[in-house]
Amino acid sequence: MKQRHIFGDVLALLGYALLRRRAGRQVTASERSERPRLEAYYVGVLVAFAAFLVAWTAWQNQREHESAARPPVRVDVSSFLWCWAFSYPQAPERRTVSGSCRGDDLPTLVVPTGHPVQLRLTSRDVIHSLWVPHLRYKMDAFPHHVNTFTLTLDREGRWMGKCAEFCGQRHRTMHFWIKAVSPEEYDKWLQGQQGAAV
Ligand SMILES: [Cu+2]
Repeated sequence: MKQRHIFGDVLALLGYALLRRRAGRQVTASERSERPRLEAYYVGVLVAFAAFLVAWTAWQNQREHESAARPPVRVDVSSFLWCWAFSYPQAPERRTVSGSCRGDDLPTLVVPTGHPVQLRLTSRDVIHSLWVPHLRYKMDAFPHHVNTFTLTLDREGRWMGKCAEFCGQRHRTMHFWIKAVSPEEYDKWLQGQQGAAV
């Protein structure tokens, strides 16, 4: 749409210039052969613009490579009657976070901000569904099957997740936390140095 707009404007301008500057109107060309200051100004603007484009491209390339260099974060999510387990295969000793989902004993799914996190979701018994209402993420968890989805959280925070598939007696308390922390804090947590959870 925008391109068409600009194209139309350019055509209109061209038509106007062609009609307006007819020979019959006695418009004479400038006698001056040089305008060094104006030319220097043009050159300066063009050089600055070219330098900006090169620098910008290099910077964006650099950023792209940095995030590509980091392996995607993987979390194996296991649902069961009536709670969740989050397992980190990339941790030194495959770290698993779980709980009972009784009272305040809710497990926390910790993820780094700004990086795609691949969740591999399955169930140990019946069908459950992982749901984070605030983030609008929902995915069913089936036994003997792995559902995969990727989420990227851009800001730090903590949100409540629930089970969205009625699964029996304690279905309504089958909650968990999802917590997004800075990549540095996530790394520390993954190494087991710090309890970013809770
Ligand atoms: Cu459930």
